[in-house]
Amino acid sequence: MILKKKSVMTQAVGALLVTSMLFSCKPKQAGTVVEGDAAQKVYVAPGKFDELYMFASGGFSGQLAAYGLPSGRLLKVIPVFSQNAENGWGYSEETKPMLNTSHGLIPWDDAHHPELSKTSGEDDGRWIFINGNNTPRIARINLSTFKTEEIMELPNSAGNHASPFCTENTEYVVGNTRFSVPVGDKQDVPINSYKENFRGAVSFVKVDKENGRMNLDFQLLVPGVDYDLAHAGKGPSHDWIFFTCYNTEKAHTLLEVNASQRDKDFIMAVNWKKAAEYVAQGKGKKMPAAYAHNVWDEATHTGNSTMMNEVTILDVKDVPDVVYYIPCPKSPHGVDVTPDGERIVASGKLAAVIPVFSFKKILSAIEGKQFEGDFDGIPVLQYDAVLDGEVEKPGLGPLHTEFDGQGNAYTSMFVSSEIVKWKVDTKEILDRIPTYYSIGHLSVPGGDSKVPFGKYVVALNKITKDRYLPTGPELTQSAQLIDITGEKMKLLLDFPTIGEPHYAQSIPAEKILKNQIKFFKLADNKHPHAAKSEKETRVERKGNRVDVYMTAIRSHIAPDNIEGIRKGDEVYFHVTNLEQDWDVPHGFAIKGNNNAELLVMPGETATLKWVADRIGVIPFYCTDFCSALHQEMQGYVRVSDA
Ligand code: CUK
Ligand code: CUA
Repeated sequence: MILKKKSVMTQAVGALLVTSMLFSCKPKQAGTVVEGDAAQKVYVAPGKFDELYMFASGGFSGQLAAYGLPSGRLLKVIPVFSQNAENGWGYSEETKPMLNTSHGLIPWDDAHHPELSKTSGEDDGRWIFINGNNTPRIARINLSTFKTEEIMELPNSAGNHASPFCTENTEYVVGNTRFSVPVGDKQDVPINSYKENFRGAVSFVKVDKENGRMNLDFQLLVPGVDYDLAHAGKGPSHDWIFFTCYNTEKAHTLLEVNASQRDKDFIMAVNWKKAAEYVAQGKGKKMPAAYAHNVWDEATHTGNSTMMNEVTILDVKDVPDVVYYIPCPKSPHGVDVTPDGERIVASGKLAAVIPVFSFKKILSAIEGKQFEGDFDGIPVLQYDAVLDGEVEKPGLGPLHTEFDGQGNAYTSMFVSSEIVKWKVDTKEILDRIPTYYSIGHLSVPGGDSKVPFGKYVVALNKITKDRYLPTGPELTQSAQLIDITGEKMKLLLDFPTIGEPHYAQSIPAEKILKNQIKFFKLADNKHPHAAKSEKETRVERKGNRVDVYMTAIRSHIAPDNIEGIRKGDEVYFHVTNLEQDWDVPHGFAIKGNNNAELLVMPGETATLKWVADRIGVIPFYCTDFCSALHQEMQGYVRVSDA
């Protein structure tokens, strides 16, 4: 590892900043100042729709939430990686396989980054992807049904944080590991052999243009450091994707705080087009790897989990011209690409400036071999050769940047709790606004795309302190809506969010409204246990397994008296909702079940497994208030002695 020491214009701000990173400060200004017309700007009258959908990750809730903007109204919690009793996600027989992994069923994860699918660099409103951080997974949610349709586990990864970022036409969603880990057959190695044995693996998940189906095309083995975030290029930089890395010291214990010793870490620039070409030429190697691929089947309304056993690995050591490093000041976190694809903005958490790199200069530095050394055999480009400019004195703790399409950038400053607006061309700071408090990500509608919608920036804050009525030791998580239409940013609204909203993306509602599925056609229901009319309802026994083919329609459940069940029987209630209308789900719950309820959409069949654990007459009922006779949707199961 050779890396020339170079005196850099960027310096770490020193111990004071490191300390304040840990305990971020509160802005001095009072946070109650909103513009006089703020209420009007966020007021969405009863019966009116919001202009935008905002999708925010639920962080440690493992879910994704849909809000309306500008009102901040919570519209739906979309279950993804965590079981959700409210609608049976992860409890019903159909949905359990969606949470399957190589470790078995894992009913929880930590979701950080929602990413809308893109066509020509523009959010197209078809799907949204989100990462599971803990047990590395990428999920795809269909925005015509707001349902998680696919979950891909990522092997050779740990802490899937730099994920899931889409290339310009959603050719790939990409995920990279936060923790480098041993890869290959040698798994049982000393932790302090990090330098020799640990590697990073960038997963390239191919996305089918027609149906969104994901497929782990290949993994690119990269040097073992910690990878944090990423963004794909667009336009001129279409073939590239950029990752931030920290801990380039390759420390395996951070207790000695040696991960931030280096003056600069790196942006890793990956030419994914070239990598894919090498794989197509057979330069990759097949390696054994166990990972689950879970797909929702629309015809049967059932999840299927397939255990995969092999992955194609391309080792960066075996191919030239795929990866380059760009030095980047202290512990880079976010990396963002301007709408025109010409510039790359990196945010070093402990850095005193925001460096902006020029894609053109990156290309010519590669061509002219303007290297300042190498890192694990990979060329490190000269900082000055690729720098477009630095934003000076932006504030403390820059994390993430988004764009408004008017040539302005907005950077979140975690430590100084503010958003800084600056001009991409001149790096001049135009405005700043305090956030309450300790902003993490920020989100401009379309703000990471080629065509930002602009209008607002949403601050996704880490600390709430005094903003809401207290709710015990844990306070609600919080977002803030800020108007960016004028020269000065204006605070409009605070609104609570679920879990910890790491990141959010927003999209004009019309792009999603036009594709909404209002109900599923009963005629198309291919569920093997569907009962498509009350005539088809029945009870079938095989040993101690009992299948109940059940229907629900306003205002009865059929059959509603079930006898002949014996203690110890495993009873599968297959409930088909016969309704063919919008917004008429039926629920199903039975006393003493150790699963959740079912919430069955019109035209759909869902299955609840229930073990008859005691003798008696056990009631069941519909849980969703569906009509005036909702309370009448009930029945009994008689359980007799075996
Ligand atoms: S991270 Cu939370 S502030 Cu997981 Cu994208 Cu940057
Ligand atoms: Cu069906 Cu209540």
